[in-house]
Amino acid sequence: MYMNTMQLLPVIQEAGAAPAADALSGLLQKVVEHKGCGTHGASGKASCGSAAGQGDLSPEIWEKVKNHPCYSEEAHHHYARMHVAVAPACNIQCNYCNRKYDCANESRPGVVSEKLTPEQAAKKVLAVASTIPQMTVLGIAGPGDPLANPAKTFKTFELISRTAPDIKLCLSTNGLMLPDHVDEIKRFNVDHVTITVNMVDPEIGAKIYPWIFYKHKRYTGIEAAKILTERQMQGLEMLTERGILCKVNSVMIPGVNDKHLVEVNRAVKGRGAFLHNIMPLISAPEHGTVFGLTGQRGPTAQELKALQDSCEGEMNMMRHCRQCRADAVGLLGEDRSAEFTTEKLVALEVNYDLDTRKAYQEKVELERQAKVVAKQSELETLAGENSDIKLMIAVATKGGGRINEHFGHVKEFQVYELSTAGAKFVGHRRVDLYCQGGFGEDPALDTIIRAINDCAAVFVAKIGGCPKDSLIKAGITPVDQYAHEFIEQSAIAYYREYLEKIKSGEIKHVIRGDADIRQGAFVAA
Ligand code: CLF
Ligand code: SF4
Repeated sequence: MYMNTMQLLPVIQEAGAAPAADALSGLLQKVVEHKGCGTHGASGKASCGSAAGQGDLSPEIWEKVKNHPCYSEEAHHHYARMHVAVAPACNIQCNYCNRKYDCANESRPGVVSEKLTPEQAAKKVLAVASTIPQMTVLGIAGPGDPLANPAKTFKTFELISRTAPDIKLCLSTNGLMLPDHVDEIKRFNVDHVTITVNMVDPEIGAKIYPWIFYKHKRYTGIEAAKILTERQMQGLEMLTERGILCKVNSVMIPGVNDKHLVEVNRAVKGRGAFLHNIMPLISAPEHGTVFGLTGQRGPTAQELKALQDSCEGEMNMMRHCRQCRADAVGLLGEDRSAEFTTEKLVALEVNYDLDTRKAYQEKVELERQAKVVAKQSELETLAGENSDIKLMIAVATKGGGRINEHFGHVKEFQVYELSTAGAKFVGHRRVDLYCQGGFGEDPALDTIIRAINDCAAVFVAKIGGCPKDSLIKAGITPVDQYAHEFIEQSAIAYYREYLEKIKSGEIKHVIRGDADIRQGAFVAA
């Protein structure tokens, strides 16, 4: 039975009448009782991938991932990260990167960040932490490679761990220099490390990396790729031996490494990686990368999903990566970096207070757990259904796990796959704003429809008559009946009604086509 927020309120208030900690533990107890994902050990694969919840993980791992927006899909609706661009140099060349911009192993090509000194970075972290209390993670991800700039990277970590001890430290690297720095990483309590691994076969590597610079020498071709893969695998093993949580990023390059990434997935899982993030190649010619200029295409939305699905049997898959810039700030789906430029930081009041941050995060946890309870109780209504039907929906949200954005204001849709197993987050689609200066833009609407063309419905808080008609014409049903409610709970209720309509003959299930992954760089509003 679908319960909206008003109906759920007594459940939440019952828990909420007690002090926050008791309320939270009451809600968590309900979540545990409702556990629907199956139980797995920390080293095994959770059935819901990176959406794994507390019941799927050991307490030690849960503590590390529970408020890390990249390592937990569920956390990414509620918690923010920030990057500081302190690492300008790089020691390898990737064919999808143009050095004018940020490291494309994490950032979308075509995005430039403002470079900082470690001292400026530490100041910025305090300013952001006092403005955005749900910012829980500081990452260094470029604009070059953090371990090609070890002095700046570790100085920044040192300053931040002293001044903002509640913030988790995170690092993303191409892995070439990783084995040399593992002990330093451990010493600075960097608990999360990402390595970009695009191949474990040097012949494939030679098509992605024209050269590397290692021990004062430049290597090219297969020799370069061989050194790189050996160093990456060695670094990964050394990190996991020391209990550091590792994520592997891979760029999916159709015709180059797309099929091979299944082998990469096995190799990194075997060495203890926690999470695998397969990202689409973005290769617009205007970014000036080798792949962009030679016409190498990126994958379509369904090609990417099919590869992620095929690897999911092996280990946790991340599907909510936003390929964010090296100075990104905010929730993963938003970009607040423009609020914290060096110029603006001078005028910002810094009031970093651990207790205020903790109190705010306790409130976030209550909302988050209420969402899980709502989802699980809705899921129970699907018990006994054994339909094979799967459908995808696009959701307009600005965070908190709710359907709370107007269609015209959406910069990215979140995409869920619905089945009798529930609602599973499978990706996001960046789009052009439909509503500009108070008017709807028809060219933007065309690109939006192409971006969510594989979805049967689009869930919104509100939508105007014009876009509604165009969406219906394209076979996408606009749904505003769940405005401001929780996404997954609403999606499951919609799916149940969808099945009922099929059974009664009111509608026929239609298999949708493919969708575009946007190539252009996203520019923060
Ligand atoms: Fe930054 Fe990367 Fe840490 Fe996250 S990002 S260093 S793990 S805190 Fe996250 Fe951004 Fe994707 Fe990176 S969404 S690009 S995976
Ligand atoms: Fe560019 Fe990053 Fe590759 Fe270096 S590691 S070439 S900065 S994408």
